[in-house]
Amino acid sequence: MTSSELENLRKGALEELSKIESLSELEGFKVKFLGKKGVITQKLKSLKSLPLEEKRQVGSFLNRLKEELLRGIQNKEKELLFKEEDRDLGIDLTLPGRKRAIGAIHPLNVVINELCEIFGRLGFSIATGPEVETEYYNFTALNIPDWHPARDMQATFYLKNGAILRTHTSPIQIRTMLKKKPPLRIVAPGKVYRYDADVRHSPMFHQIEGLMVDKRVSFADLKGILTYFAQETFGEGTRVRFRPSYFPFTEPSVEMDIGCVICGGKGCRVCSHTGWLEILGAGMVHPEVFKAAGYDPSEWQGFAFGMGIERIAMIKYGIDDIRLFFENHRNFLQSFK
Ligand code: 2NM
Repeated sequence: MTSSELENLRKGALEELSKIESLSELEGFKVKFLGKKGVITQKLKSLKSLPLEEKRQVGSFLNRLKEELLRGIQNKEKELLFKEEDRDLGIDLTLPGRKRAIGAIHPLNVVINELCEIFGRLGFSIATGPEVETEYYNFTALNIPDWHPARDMQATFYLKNGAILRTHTSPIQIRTMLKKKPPLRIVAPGKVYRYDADVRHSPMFHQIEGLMVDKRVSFADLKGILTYFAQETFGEGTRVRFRPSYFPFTEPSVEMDIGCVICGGKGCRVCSHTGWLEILGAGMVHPEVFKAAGYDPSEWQGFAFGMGIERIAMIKYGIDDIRLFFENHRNFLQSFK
């Protein structure tokens, strides 16, 4: 046998092996090449008749090929056994993997993150606090006396143990002032709870409130910072206006409107034909609130503001139904990616 004949024998055998797809075929292959009457076995037997030098060379080639085929047969057998097992289990490893949907940040959290970032640029840090509160932190310390209608059972969730669910995030500001010395700049985002539910109201919604306290903080600081916030949130050209208002915890108090983002101020259904959208309440912190928080109102001044996240998100994204935030339909949530 010439060396090219031997090489052809090897190539042919390996190619045949690579095409085998079942254990019975493999058995046939084994018999054909390595069985008692197999090709390799026969050739090894016929070596005797060859001259010594050729016997050595051909013999060593055939023995290496035998080893190679045995290893190949072993590997093929393992592969086929796995495949058969997968078939028995009903697994097809050639199928592509199942696509997993990747979650999206909830639109309310998108807005919370953005507002925190905007106020962060102005030196405000984030404060948080408990959702189960006492009447003291939620009302009394905020200059809301116990006869005040805001404490009404109609609006506040009272728990059996006398605790309540916070109706705004302002108790966070009180707790933060009691813990930290002024000056102070914080924003307090979080869930709040009020006993009403209809098309416009959810019993749980989100607020962000802010507080800035320093030796000299004026109403001009309030207007400047809130105007900056409005233009960063709704666009540079956004107009703002301040109207007088009333809150027990601020004096004077205002509400801030932005020019209607839908009609540009011409008047439409969304802005009730006023050209303006109310977006937040604010004011200079009431001296009684500073006293309750342990700050001397003759030394410290401050402004505070509060707004509903759902309302900001609805205006920003043109959403017309608050319930969409809580139904968690995939298409709605995925659209804010
Ligand atoms: C508002 C409107 C005006 C407010 C006041 C305070 C505190 F604790 F510093 F006094 N926190 N938040 C505030 C003021 C909230 O929401 C419409």
